[in-house]
Amino acid sequence: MKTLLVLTLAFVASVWADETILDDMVIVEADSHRSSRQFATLHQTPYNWATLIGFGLFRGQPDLNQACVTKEGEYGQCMTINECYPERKIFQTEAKDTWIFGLYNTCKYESPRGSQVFGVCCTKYTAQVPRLPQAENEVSEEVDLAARACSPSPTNYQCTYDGRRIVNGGEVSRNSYPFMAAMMRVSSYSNRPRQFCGGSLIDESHVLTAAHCIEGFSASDVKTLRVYLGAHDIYDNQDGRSEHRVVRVIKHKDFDPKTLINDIAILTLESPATIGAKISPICLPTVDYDYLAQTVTVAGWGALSEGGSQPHKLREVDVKVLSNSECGSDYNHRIPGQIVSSMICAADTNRDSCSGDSGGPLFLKRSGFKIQLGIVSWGIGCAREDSPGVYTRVTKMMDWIRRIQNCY
Ligand code: 4AZ
Repeated sequence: MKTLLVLTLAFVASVWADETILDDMVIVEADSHRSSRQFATLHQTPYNWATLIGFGLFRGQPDLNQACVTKEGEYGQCMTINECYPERKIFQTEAKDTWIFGLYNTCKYESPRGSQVFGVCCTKYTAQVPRLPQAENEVSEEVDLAARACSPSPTNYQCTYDGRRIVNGGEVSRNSYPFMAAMMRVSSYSNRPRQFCGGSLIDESHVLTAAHCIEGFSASDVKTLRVYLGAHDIYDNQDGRSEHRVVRVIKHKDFDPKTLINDIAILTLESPATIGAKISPICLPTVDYDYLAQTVTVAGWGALSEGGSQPHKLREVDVKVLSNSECGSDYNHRIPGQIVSSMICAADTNRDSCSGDSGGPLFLKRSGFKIQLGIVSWGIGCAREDSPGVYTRVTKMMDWIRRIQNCY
Protein backbone atom coordinates (compact mmCIF):
# COMPACT_ATOMS: atom_id res chain seq x y z
CA MET A 1 0.00 0.00 0.00
CA LYS A 2 2.78 2.38 1.00
CA THR A 3 4.81 1.58 -2.10
CA LEU A 4 1.77 2.16 -4.25
CA LEU A 5 1.28 5.59 -2.68
CA VAL A 6 4.89 6.57 -3.26
CA LEU A 7 4.73 5.40 -6.85
CA THR A 8 1.50 7.30 -7.40
CA LEU A 9 3.00 10.48 -5.99
CA ALA A 10 6.08 10.08 -8.17
CA PHE A 11 3.86 9.70 -11.22
CA VAL A 12 1.79 12.79 -10.40
CA ALA A 13 4.95 14.80 -9.79
CA SER A 14 6.38 13.76 -13.13
CA VAL A 15 3.19 14.80 -14.94
CA TRP A 16 3.34 18.20 -13.27
CA ALA A 17 7.00 18.50 -14.08
CA ASP A 18 6.12 18.26 -17.79
CA GLU A 19 3.69 21.17 -17.61
CA THR A 20 4.77 24.76 -17.99
CA ILE A 21 2.47 27.68 -17.40
CA LEU A 22 2.92 30.73 -19.60
CA ASP A 23 0.28 33.44 -19.16
CA ASP A 24 -3.07 31.67 -19.65
CA MET A 25 -1.64 28.55 -21.28
CA VAL A 26 -0.49 25.22 -19.90
CA ILE A 27 2.03 23.73 -22.30
CA VAL A 28 3.24 20.15 -22.54
CA GLU A 29 5.85 19.40 -25.16
CA ALA A 30 6.53 15.95 -26.57
CA ASP A 31 9.64 14.47 -24.96
CA SER A 32 12.23 15.25 -27.60
CA HIS A 33 11.15 18.90 -27.86
CA ARG A 34 11.79 19.73 -24.26
CA SER A 35 14.59 21.60 -22.59
CA SER A 36 14.79 22.32 -18.89
CA ARG A 37 15.09 26.05 -19.30
CA GLN A 38 13.04 26.64 -22.36
CA PHE A 39 10.29 28.55 -20.62
CA ALA A 40 12.13 31.42 -18.88
CA THR A 41 9.78 34.29 -19.63
CA LEU A 42 10.78 37.55 -21.22
CA HIS A 43 9.48 39.69 -18.41
CA GLN A 44 11.49 37.62 -15.94
CA THR A 45 14.75 37.92 -17.79
CA PRO A 46 16.67 41.06 -18.64
CA TYR A 47 17.72 39.38 -21.91
CA ASN A 48 15.88 36.72 -23.75
CA TRP A 49 17.57 33.40 -24.26
CA ALA A 50 17.73 33.75 -27.98
CA THR A 51 19.67 36.96 -27.51
CA LEU A 52 22.02 35.30 -25.10
CA ILE A 53 22.65 32.48 -27.50
CA GLY A 54 23.09 34.96 -30.32
CA PHE A 55 25.79 36.58 -28.26
CA GLY A 56 27.57 33.29 -27.90
CA LEU A 57 26.95 33.17 -24.18
CA PHE A 58 26.95 29.41 -24.06
CA ARG A 59 29.80 28.99 -26.45
CA GLY A 60 32.49 31.08 -24.78
CA GLN A 61 33.10 34.47 -23.33
CA PRO A 62 30.90 37.32 -24.45
CA ASP A 63 32.19 40.65 -25.65
CA LEU A 64 32.05 44.01 -23.92
CA ASN A 65 28.52 45.28 -23.15
CA GLN A 66 27.01 41.96 -24.03
CA ALA A 67 24.93 39.71 -21.80
CA CYS A 68 26.77 37.20 -19.64
CA VAL A 69 26.21 34.73 -16.84
CA THR A 70 28.58 34.41 -13.90
CA LYS A 71 29.93 31.08 -12.73
CA GLU A 72 27.32 31.29 -9.98
CA GLY A 73 24.59 31.47 -12.59
CA GLU A 74 23.70 35.15 -12.20
CA TYR A 75 22.91 37.31 -15.19
CA GLY A 76 25.04 40.34 -15.93
CA GLN A 77 26.60 42.50 -18.56
CA CYS A 78 30.23 42.41 -19.64
CA MET A 79 31.87 45.66 -18.47
CA THR A 80 35.30 46.98 -17.74
CA ILE A 81 36.32 46.41 -14.16
CA ASN A 82 36.44 50.15 -13.56
CA GLU A 83 32.90 50.63 -14.84
CA CYS A 84 31.53 47.84 -12.67
CA TYR A 85 33.34 48.92 -9.52
CA PRO A 86 33.87 52.71 -9.85
CA GLU A 87 33.79 53.18 -6.09
CA ARG A 88 36.61 50.77 -5.34
CA LYS A 89 40.06 52.18 -5.76
CA ILE A 90 41.70 48.79 -5.80
CA PHE A 91 40.08 48.13 -9.14
CA GLN A 92 41.20 51.33 -10.81
CA THR A 93 43.42 49.23 -12.98
CA GLU A 94 44.82 49.86 -16.40
CA ALA A 95 43.77 47.69 -19.29
CA LYS A 96 47.18 45.99 -19.40
CA ASP A 97 46.78 44.81 -15.78
CA THR A 98 43.33 43.23 -15.99
CA TRP A 99 44.83 39.78 -16.59
CA ILE A 100 45.21 39.55 -12.81
CA PHE A 101 41.51 38.83 -12.52
CA GLY A 102 42.18 35.63 -14.37
CA LEU A 103 39.17 33.80 -15.71
CA TYR A 104 36.89 34.39 -12.74
CA ASN A 105 33.58 35.75 -14.16
CA THR A 106 35.43 37.48 -16.88
CA CYS A 107 34.60 38.50 -20.37
CA LYS A 108 36.94 39.68 -23.03
CA TYR A 109 37.14 42.80 -25.11
CA GLU A 110 39.59 44.52 -27.34
CA SER A 111 41.48 47.46 -25.92
CA PRO A 112 41.75 50.62 -28.06
CA ARG A 113 45.20 49.34 -29.10
CA GLY A 114 43.76 46.09 -30.32
CA SER A 115 44.99 43.75 -27.59
CA GLN A 116 42.63 41.41 -25.80
CA VAL A 117 41.86 42.39 -22.21
CA PHE A 118 39.46 41.09 -19.61
CA GLY A 119 36.35 42.67 -18.17
CA VAL A 120 33.95 41.32 -15.59
CA CYS A 121 30.51 39.88 -15.87
CA CYS A 122 28.96 42.67 -13.83
CA THR A 123 25.74 41.79 -12.02
CA LYS A 124 25.39 45.03 -10.08
CA TYR A 125 23.00 46.73 -12.49
CA THR A 126 21.02 43.70 -13.57
CA ALA A 127 17.65 42.54 -12.22
CA GLN A 128 18.29 38.99 -11.10
CA VAL A 129 16.37 35.91 -12.07
CA PRO A 130 16.65 32.34 -10.78
CA ARG A 131 19.99 30.65 -11.27
CA LEU A 132 20.67 28.50 -14.24
CA PRO A 133 20.36 24.81 -13.56
CA GLN A 134 23.75 23.08 -13.71
CA ALA A 135 25.17 21.26 -16.69
CA GLU A 136 22.87 22.61 -19.32
CA ASN A 137 23.34 22.32 -23.00
CA GLU A 138 22.49 24.93 -25.54
CA VAL A 139 18.87 25.71 -26.19
CA SER A 140 17.74 26.52 -29.67
CA GLU A 141 15.36 29.33 -30.49
CA GLU A 142 12.99 26.71 -31.84
CA VAL A 143 12.33 25.27 -28.36
CA ASP A 144 12.63 28.54 -26.47
CA LEU A 145 8.89 29.13 -26.42
CA ALA A 146 8.88 32.14 -24.13
CA ALA A 147 11.38 34.06 -26.19
CA ARG A 148 9.65 33.51 -29.49
CA ALA A 149 9.09 36.32 -31.87
CA CYS A 150 5.39 35.94 -32.55
CA SER A 151 3.93 36.96 -35.82
CA PRO A 152 0.35 38.04 -36.43
CA SER A 153 0.14 35.96 -39.58
CA PRO A 154 2.43 32.96 -39.34
CA THR A 155 0.36 30.66 -41.44
CA ASN A 156 -0.45 30.57 -45.09
CA TYR A 157 -3.74 28.84 -44.59
CA GLN A 158 -6.30 30.25 -42.22
CA CYS A 159 -9.95 30.75 -42.77
CA THR A 160 -11.86 33.53 -41.08
CA TYR A 161 -15.47 34.41 -41.50
CA ASP A 162 -16.44 37.98 -40.86
CA GLY A 163 -20.17 37.33 -40.51
CA ARG A 164 -21.26 39.15 -43.62
CA ARG A 165 -21.02 37.32 -46.53
CA ILE A 166 -23.58 11.70 -33.33
CA VAL A 167 -26.65 10.35 -32.34
CA ASN A 168 -29.17 9.84 -35.18
CA GLY A 169 -26.99 11.53 -37.70
CA GLY A 170 -25.78 10.24 -41.00
CA GLU A 171 -22.54 9.27 -42.63
CA VAL A 172 -20.69 12.13 -44.23
CA SER A 173 -19.72 11.85 -47.86
CA ARG A 174 -15.96 11.37 -48.13
CA ASN A 175 -13.86 14.48 -47.55
CA SER A 176 -16.80 16.84 -47.35
CA TYR A 177 -15.44 18.13 -44.03
CA PRO A 178 -11.75 18.48 -44.83
CA PHE A 179 -11.01 20.18 -41.50
CA MET A 180 -11.93 17.11 -39.42
CA ALA A 181 -9.15 15.68 -37.29
CA ALA A 182 -9.26 12.30 -35.56
CA MET A 183 -7.18 12.16 -32.40
CA MET A 184 -5.63 8.75 -32.01
CA ARG A 185 -3.49 7.15 -29.33
CA VAL A 186 -1.39 4.10 -29.75
CA SER A 187 -2.51 1.60 -27.14
CA SER A 188 0.31 -0.14 -25.32
CA TYR A 189 -1.70 -3.38 -25.28
CA SER A 190 -2.57 -3.79 -28.93
CA ASN A 191 0.03 -1.38 -30.35
CA ARG A 192 -2.78 -0.09 -32.56
CA PRO A 193 -4.03 3.50 -32.66
CA ARG A 194 -7.45 4.05 -31.10
CA GLN A 195 -9.64 7.09 -31.71
CA PHE A 196 -10.48 8.90 -28.47
CA CYS A 197 -11.39 12.46 -29.46
CA GLY A 198 -12.02 14.73 -32.41
CA GLY A 199 -10.54 18.05 -33.41
CA SER A 200 -10.55 20.60 -36.20
CA LEU A 201 -7.73 21.91 -38.34
CA ILE A 202 -7.56 25.71 -37.93
CA ASP A 203 -4.39 26.31 -39.96
CA GLU A 204 -1.79 24.01 -41.46
CA SER A 205 -0.07 23.37 -38.11
CA HIS A 206 -2.79 23.64 -35.45
CA VAL A 207 -5.68 21.46 -34.37
CA LEU A 208 -8.34 22.86 -32.06
CA THR A 209 -9.76 20.40 -29.55
CA ALA A 210 -11.09 20.10 -25.98
CA ALA A 211 -8.81 20.44 -22.95
CA HIS A 212 -10.40 17.38 -21.31
CA CYS A 213 -9.12 15.29 -24.24
CA ILE A 214 -5.51 15.93 -23.21
CA GLU A 215 -5.96 16.49 -19.48
CA GLY A 216 -3.12 14.96 -17.44
CA PHE A 217 -0.97 14.26 -20.50
CA SER A 218 2.74 13.99 -19.78
CA ALA A 219 5.48 14.70 -22.31
CA SER A 220 5.64 11.01 -23.16
CA ASP A 221 1.85 10.86 -23.60
CA VAL A 222 2.14 13.66 -26.16
CA LYS A 223 4.58 11.44 -28.06
CA THR A 224 1.95 8.71 -28.35
CA LEU A 225 -0.55 11.05 -30.03
CA ARG A 226 -1.37 10.79 -33.72
CA VAL A 227 -3.66 13.12 -35.64
CA TYR A 228 -5.35 11.84 -38.78
CA LEU A 229 -6.30 14.47 -41.34
CA GLY A 230 -8.27 13.87 -44.51
CA ALA A 231 -9.64 10.68 -42.95
CA HIS A 232 -13.02 9.10 -43.49
CA ASP A 233 -12.72 5.50 -42.29
CA ILE A 234 -10.22 5.82 -39.45
CA TYR A 235 -9.54 2.07 -39.28
CA ASP A 236 -8.88 1.68 -42.99
CA ASN A 237 -5.18 2.05 -43.72
CA GLN A 238 -5.86 2.54 -47.42
CA ASP A 239 -8.09 5.52 -46.67
CA GLY A 240 -5.60 8.06 -48.03
CA ARG A 241 -5.40 10.04 -44.81
CA SER A 242 -2.33 11.86 -43.62
CA GLU A 243 -0.98 11.07 -40.20
CA HIS A 244 0.75 13.64 -37.99
CA ARG A 245 2.69 13.51 -34.76
CA VAL A 246 2.22 16.26 -32.20
CA VAL A 247 5.05 18.41 -30.81
CA ARG A 248 3.09 20.18 -28.11
CA VAL A 249 -0.33 20.46 -26.55
CA ILE A 250 -1.54 23.69 -24.99
CA LYS A 251 -4.64 23.78 -22.86
CA HIS A 252 -6.34 26.80 -21.31
CA LYS A 253 -4.84 27.55 -17.91
CA ASP A 254 -8.29 28.13 -16.43
CA PHE A 255 -9.68 24.83 -17.67
CA ASP A 256 -11.51 23.27 -14.76
CA PRO A 257 -11.95 19.50 -15.13
CA LYS A 258 -14.83 19.53 -12.58
CA THR A 259 -16.98 22.19 -14.24
CA LEU A 260 -15.47 21.86 -17.75
CA ILE A 261 -15.25 25.65 -18.00
CA ASN A 262 -12.64 26.72 -20.60
CA ASP A 263 -12.55 23.29 -22.20
CA ILE A 264 -10.20 24.22 -25.01
CA ALA A 265 -6.79 23.07 -26.20
CA ILE A 266 -4.62 23.34 -29.28
CA LEU A 267 -2.20 20.75 -30.66
CA THR A 268 0.80 21.79 -32.72
CA LEU A 269 1.54 19.31 -35.49
CA GLU A 270 5.10 18.14 -36.05
CA SER A 271 4.71 18.37 -39.81
CA PRO A 272 2.30 20.88 -41.32
CA ALA A 273 -0.67 19.60 -43.25
CA THR A 274 -0.61 19.79 -47.02
CA ILE A 275 -3.65 21.90 -47.75
CA GLY A 276 -5.81 20.89 -50.69
CA ALA A 277 -9.22 19.47 -51.53
CA LYS A 278 -9.02 16.70 -48.90
CA ILE A 279 -7.46 18.73 -46.07
CA SER A 280 -8.19 22.39 -45.34
CA PRO A 281 -8.87 24.53 -42.27
CA ILE A 282 -12.27 25.38 -40.88
CA CYS A 283 -13.21 29.09 -40.63
CA LEU A 284 -13.18 30.77 -37.26
CA PRO A 285 -15.70 33.49 -36.46
CA THR A 286 -14.69 37.11 -36.08
CA VAL A 287 -17.92 38.39 -34.60
CA ASP A 288 -19.33 37.45 -31.20
CA TYR A 289 -22.93 36.68 -32.03
CA ASP A 290 -25.22 34.32 -30.06
CA TYR A 291 -26.41 32.25 -33.07
CA LEU A 292 -29.65 31.54 -31.18
CA ALA A 293 -31.98 28.95 -32.77
CA GLN A 294 -29.67 28.49 -35.75
CA THR A 295 -29.17 25.05 -37.23
CA VAL A 296 -25.60 23.94 -36.75
CA THR A 297 -23.75 20.70 -37.49
CA VAL A 298 -21.54 18.53 -35.34
CA ALA A 299 -19.27 15.88 -36.85
CA GLY A 300 -17.21 13.08 -35.39
CA TRP A 301 -16.40 9.43 -34.94
CA GLY A 302 -18.20 9.29 -31.56
CA ALA A 303 -20.66 6.67 -30.29
CA LEU A 304 -23.89 6.11 -32.21
CA SER A 305 -25.91 6.16 -28.98
CA GLU A 306 -25.31 6.48 -25.25
CA GLY A 307 -23.15 3.48 -24.35
CA GLY A 308 -23.31 2.37 -27.99
CA SER A 309 -20.66 1.37 -30.48
CA GLN A 310 -18.36 3.69 -32.37
CA PRO A 311 -18.50 3.97 -36.14
CA HIS A 312 -15.40 3.68 -38.30
CA LYS A 313 -16.64 6.32 -40.72
CA LEU A 314 -17.15 10.02 -40.05
CA ARG A 315 -20.72 11.03 -39.20
CA GLU A 316 -22.59 14.29 -38.79
CA VAL A 317 -25.79 15.48 -37.16
CA ASP A 318 -27.68 18.78 -37.25
CA VAL A 319 -28.79 20.36 -33.98
CA LYS A 320 -30.16 23.77 -32.95
CA VAL A 321 -28.48 26.40 -30.78
CA LEU A 322 -30.27 26.99 -27.45
CA SER A 323 -30.04 30.07 -25.28
CA ASN A 324 -27.71 29.81 -22.30
CA SER A 325 -30.60 30.56 -19.94
CA GLU A 326 -32.65 27.64 -21.33
CA CYS A 327 -29.60 25.38 -21.14
CA GLY A 328 -28.84 26.64 -17.61
CA SER A 329 -32.35 25.79 -16.43
CA ASP A 330 -31.85 22.25 -17.74
CA TYR A 331 -28.49 21.83 -16.06
CA ASN A 332 -27.63 24.30 -13.29
CA HIS A 333 -29.44 22.42 -10.51
CA ARG A 334 -27.61 19.15 -11.21
CA ILE A 335 -24.03 20.03 -12.14
CA PRO A 336 -21.02 21.12 -10.06
CA GLY A 337 -20.60 24.30 -12.12
CA GLN A 338 -22.94 26.42 -14.21
CA ILE A 339 -23.70 27.00 -17.84
CA VAL A 340 -21.45 30.03 -18.33
CA SER A 341 -21.06 32.52 -21.18
CA SER A 342 -18.06 30.65 -22.62
CA MET A 343 -20.31 27.65 -23.31
CA ILE A 344 -22.87 27.22 -26.09
CA CYS A 345 -25.57 24.54 -26.00
CA ALA A 346 -27.24 22.78 -28.89
CA ALA A 347 -29.79 19.98 -29.15
CA ASP A 348 -32.60 18.47 -31.16
CA THR A 349 -34.92 15.56 -30.59
CA ASN A 350 -32.90 12.34 -30.48
CA ARG A 351 -29.90 14.07 -31.99
CA ASP A 352 -26.66 14.80 -30.20
CA SER A 353 -22.93 14.41 -30.04
CA CYS A 354 -21.71 11.58 -27.82
CA SER A 355 -18.66 9.93 -26.29
CA GLY A 356 -15.71 10.08 -28.71
CA ASP A 357 -17.01 13.24 -30.41
CA SER A 358 -15.36 15.42 -27.75
CA GLY A 359 -12.95 17.99 -29.11
CA GLY A 360 -14.63 17.99 -32.51
CA PRO A 361 -16.29 21.02 -34.10
CA LEU A 362 -19.83 22.35 -33.94
CA PHE A 363 -20.15 24.50 -37.03
CA LEU A 364 -22.43 26.71 -39.03
CA LYS A 365 -22.72 26.38 -42.81
CA ARG A 366 -23.05 29.71 -44.59
CA SER A 367 -22.62 30.37 -48.30
CA GLY A 368 -20.24 27.48 -48.72
CA PHE A 369 -18.21 28.38 -45.61
CA LYS A 370 -18.06 26.22 -42.50
CA ILE A 371 -17.63 28.38 -39.42
CA GLN A 372 -16.74 26.76 -36.12
CA LEU A 373 -18.90 27.96 -33.21
CA GLY A 374 -18.28 25.24 -30.65
CA ILE A 375 -15.97 22.47 -29.44
CA VAL A 376 -17.72 19.28 -28.26
CA SER A 377 -17.31 19.39 -24.50
CA TRP A 378 -19.90 17.55 -22.39
CA GLY A 379 -23.49 16.61 -21.68
CA ILE A 380 -25.32 14.24 -19.36
CA GLY A 381 -25.64 11.13 -21.46
CA CYS A 382 -26.39 11.48 -25.15
CA ALA A 383 -29.60 12.70 -26.81
CA ARG A 384 -31.52 12.76 -23.52
CA GLU A 385 -34.51 15.04 -23.69
CA ASP A 386 -33.50 17.23 -20.75
CA SER A 387 -29.75 17.26 -21.45
CA PRO A 388 -28.50 19.35 -24.38
CA GLY A 389 -25.00 18.96 -25.75
CA VAL A 390 -22.65 21.55 -24.26
CA TYR A 391 -19.84 23.05 -26.32
CA THR A 392 -17.03 25.52 -25.66
CA ARG A 393 -18.14 28.81 -27.25
CA VAL A 394 -15.41 29.56 -29.80
CA THR A 395 -16.35 33.24 -30.25
CA LYS A 396 -15.33 33.79 -26.60
CA MET A 397 -11.95 32.15 -27.12
CA MET A 398 -10.70 33.87 -30.24
CA ASP A 399 -7.95 35.91 -28.52
CA TRP A 400 -6.54 32.80 -26.90
CA ILE A 401 -6.70 30.84 -30.16
CA ARG A 402 -5.06 33.57 -32.23
CA ARG A 403 -2.21 34.00 -29.75
CA ILE A 404 -1.36 30.34 -29.94
CA GLN A 405 -1.63 30.23 -33.72
CA ASN A 406 0.75 33.16 -33.93
CA CYS A 407 3.33 31.95 -31.45
CA TYR A 408 3.32 28.22 -30.93
C1 4AZ B 1 -18.18 12.56 -24.32
O1 4AZ B 1 -18.13 11.79 -23.35
C2 4AZ B 1 -19.43 13.30 -24.58
N1 4AZ B 1 -24.12 14.67 -25.44
C3 4AZ B 1 -19.49 14.18 -25.61
C4 4AZ B 1 -20.64 14.88 -25.86
C5 4AZ B 1 -21.73 14.70 -25.09
C6 4AZ B 1 -21.72 13.80 -24.03
C7 4AZ B 1 -20.55 13.10 -23.79
C8 4AZ B 1 -22.97 15.48 -25.39
O2 4AZ B 1 -17.21 12.71 -25.07
